[in-house]
Amino acid sequence: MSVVVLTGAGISAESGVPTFRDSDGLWEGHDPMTVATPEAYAADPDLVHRFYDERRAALSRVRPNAAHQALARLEQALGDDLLLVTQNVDDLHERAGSERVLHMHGRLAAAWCTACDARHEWHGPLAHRPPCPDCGSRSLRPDVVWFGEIPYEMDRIERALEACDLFVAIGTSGTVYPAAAFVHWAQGDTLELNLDASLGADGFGRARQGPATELVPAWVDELLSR
Ligand code: BJW
Repeated sequence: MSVVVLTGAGISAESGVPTFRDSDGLWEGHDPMTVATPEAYAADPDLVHRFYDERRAALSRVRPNAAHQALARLEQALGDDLLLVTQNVDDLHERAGSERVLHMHGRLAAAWCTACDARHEWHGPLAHRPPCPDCGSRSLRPDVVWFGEIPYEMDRIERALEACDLFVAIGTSGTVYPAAAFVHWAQGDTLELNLDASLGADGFGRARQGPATELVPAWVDELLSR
C-alpha cells in the first residue's frame, strides 16, 4: 500500500511549537503571515531575520512528540511506500527518526545565499548578516518558502499523490495552497486528522478530530495491524 502523509503546524503544537493561525498567534505584534513574505523581507529584513532567528533558536528547546514518533514507526514498516511531506520548517520529524522527509516549505536549519544560490546547513542567527561560506557575500536568507514563491519538490509530490492508495493530512488548516489542494490531487482514499475540522475537511473521504498525539499513533497502529 502506498501512502502519502502531509503534516502541518498542528503536529508540532503539542511539542510547544506555535501554529500560525491559532488564537494567540502574534509575534512582536505582527501576524506571522505578514512576516512570511518576500515583501516583508524587502521592506524590513531585520524584522524578518529576527522572526526566523528566534524560531531557529527555539528548536533546541522542543522535542518530537508521540505523533512524530508514530510516523517514524510507519516509515520503518512501509519504507519507500510512505512519502512524508511536511509544510513545517522545524526538524521534529527527523529527530523522531524519519529519514525521508520532504520539506515543501523549506527548513529553519538551512540558509540560502541569494547572491550565489548556494544552500548551507545553518544553526546560528542570520540577523547580523554573516558571509556566505561559498562566495563571501552577506546575502544569506532563511531557506524557507514565502507566499508567492514555489514550494520545493512539487513534481515528486504530485507524482506520489497521483499514484497513492491513501492520502492523510495531519494538523494543517487547509488554508495555504498548493498543500490545501493535495486532497483533490490524490487518487486513493483520503483521511484528515486534525484538532478541529479544517477549512478543507469536506474534501476528505474520512476525518477524525482530536490531538495529533492521540490520533496519529492510533491510526498508525490500525494501519499496521491490517
Ligand atoms: C492541531 C493541533 C493538535 C492545532 N493536533 N491538530 C488565492 C487563492 C488560492 C491560492 C492563492 C491565492 N492567493 C495566493 C495564493 C497562493 C498562496 C496561498 O495559498 N495563499 C493563501 C493565503 C490563500 N500560496 C503560495 O504563494 C505558495 N506558492 C505557490 O502557490 O506557488 C505557485 C506554485 C505552486 C505549485 C507549483 C508551482 C507553482 C507558497 C506558500 C508558502 C507558505 N509559507 C508559509 C511560511 C513558511 C516558512 C515559515 O514557517 O515561516 O508556510 S505560511 C505558513 O502556512 C507556513 C505553513 O507551512 C503554512 C500552512 O500552515 P499550517 O501548517 O496549516 O498551520 P496553521 O496554523 O494554519 O494550522 C494548524 C492546524 O493544526 C489547525 O487546523 C489546527 O486546528 C490544528 N492543530 N493543534 C492536531 N494538537
